[in-house]
Parts: sequence; C-alpha cells; structure tokens
Amino acid sequence: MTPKIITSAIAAALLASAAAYAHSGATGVVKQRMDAMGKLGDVTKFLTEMMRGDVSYNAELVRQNAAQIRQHAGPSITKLFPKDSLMKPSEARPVIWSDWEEFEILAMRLEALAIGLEASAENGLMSSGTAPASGMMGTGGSTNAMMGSGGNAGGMMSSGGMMAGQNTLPVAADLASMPADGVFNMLTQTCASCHTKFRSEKN
Ligand code: HEC
Ligand SMILES: [Cu+2]
Repeated sequence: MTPKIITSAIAAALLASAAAYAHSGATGVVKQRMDAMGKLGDVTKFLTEMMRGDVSYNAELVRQNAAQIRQHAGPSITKLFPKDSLMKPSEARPVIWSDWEEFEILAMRLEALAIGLEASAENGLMSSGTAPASGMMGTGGSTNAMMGSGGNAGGMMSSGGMMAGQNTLPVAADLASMPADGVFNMLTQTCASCHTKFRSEKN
C-alpha cells in the first residue's frame, strides 16, 4: 500500500469509530431507540441502492429488508418513546408528547408502507417497464389476502395512496399494485416527515 492509501484507510476507520462514539453516552431507552433507528438507516440505505439500480433488483431481498423495517416500525417505535424521555444525547423533541397522535400515526404509516413494500416487491421497478402502472394486476392473489384488505382497491389517487398526506394510513391494496420503488419513495418520505417535526437538527 502507498502511504496515501494507508492514510485514507485510517481516516475511514476513525470516521467509523467517531460515528459510534457520538452516541456512546446514550443509555437505556434512548440507546435502544438510537440503535433501532440506526438499523432502519442501514436497511434503508441498502434499499435505496437497489431502487436506484446501483445493485441489481432482487425481489426476495426487497421483501427481507422491508420485513426488517416492518419489525422496527409501528409500536416498536412508539414503545421506545416513553413520556418526556429526553435524556442526553437524545435528538428527540418534546413536541413528540404534545403531538403524540401525529407521532404515532407516522410510526404506523411506516409499518403500513413496509408491509406494502413486501407486497409490491414482486412488481419490480417503475423504470424497468415490467411493473404494472396501476390497477389490480398484483402478482398473486395471496398478496391481498395476506394483508387482509380485499375490496379496498379504491384507487391510488383517492385515499391514502401516492397523493395523500403523510398523516393518513395508505390503503394496502393500492400499495400492492404499485411498483416497489413508488412504495419505497412513500416510505422514505415518512422517515423524513417524522424527522422534520420530531427530531432536532443539532447533529
Ligand atoms: C415516528 C417518527 C419516526 C419515523 C417514522 C422514523 N424516525 Fe428515525 N428518528 C425519530 C426520532 C424522534 C429520532 C431521534 C431519537 C433520539 O435521538 O432519541 C430518530 C433518529 C433516527 C436516526 C439517528 C439514530 C441515532 O443514533 O441517533 C436515524 C439514522 C433514523 N432515525 C433513521 C430513520 C429511517 C431510515 C426511517 C425510515 C425508514 C426513520 N428513521 C423513521 C423518529 C422517527
Ligand atoms: Cu444517537
């Protein structure tokens, strides 16, 4: 190795340990939720690469990673935010507890979108041209049955689909008929919506 390569390897190692160190003071529920959010961050980064086509598309991997998000969403998020848990170095904002309903619905929305991503994984990417544009052509009748939301195909644009606000729950059957990257975009918007309002920007 040339000295330059050695130097950058060391720099990379230092950066990695600095990132870990930044939150090493966290304990208890704050540490638990930072670890859980960190896991969400890793999974989302991987899925972003796949949705962009940097990694070749693999429906099974999309399903597995979406399941990871599902397991860290909904009640798994809200239970890690007991009232007024703002111990350092938490970036949580007090508004979480004054606007708890909105916080909770964003956590549930993330869970619903993760389930929707699992259901839409087989549809592939919008850009691949193989995904159905919309409608009832999901791959396999098991999808709707699994999600327990049969006759709810009210159309993507109406209730809770692509065009709906962040504070509503999406309709499962709509998500199941969308291209996976469309669902994934809605999912990452939900991460961002929650962070914008409920996480401080101090880091
Ligand atoms: C319901 C609200 C909510 C949703 C949805 C949400 N987050 Fe968070 N996230 C937070 C809050 C609040 C914090 C700050 C927690 C703390 O520091 O105590 C946070 C912190 C983080 C952190 C920093 C963790 C650390 O070690 O400090 C990452 C990374 C993160 N979120 C990623 C994600 C990703 C990716 C998603 C979507 C897949 C997501 N989050 C969805 C509320 C949310
Ligand atoms: Cu942290």
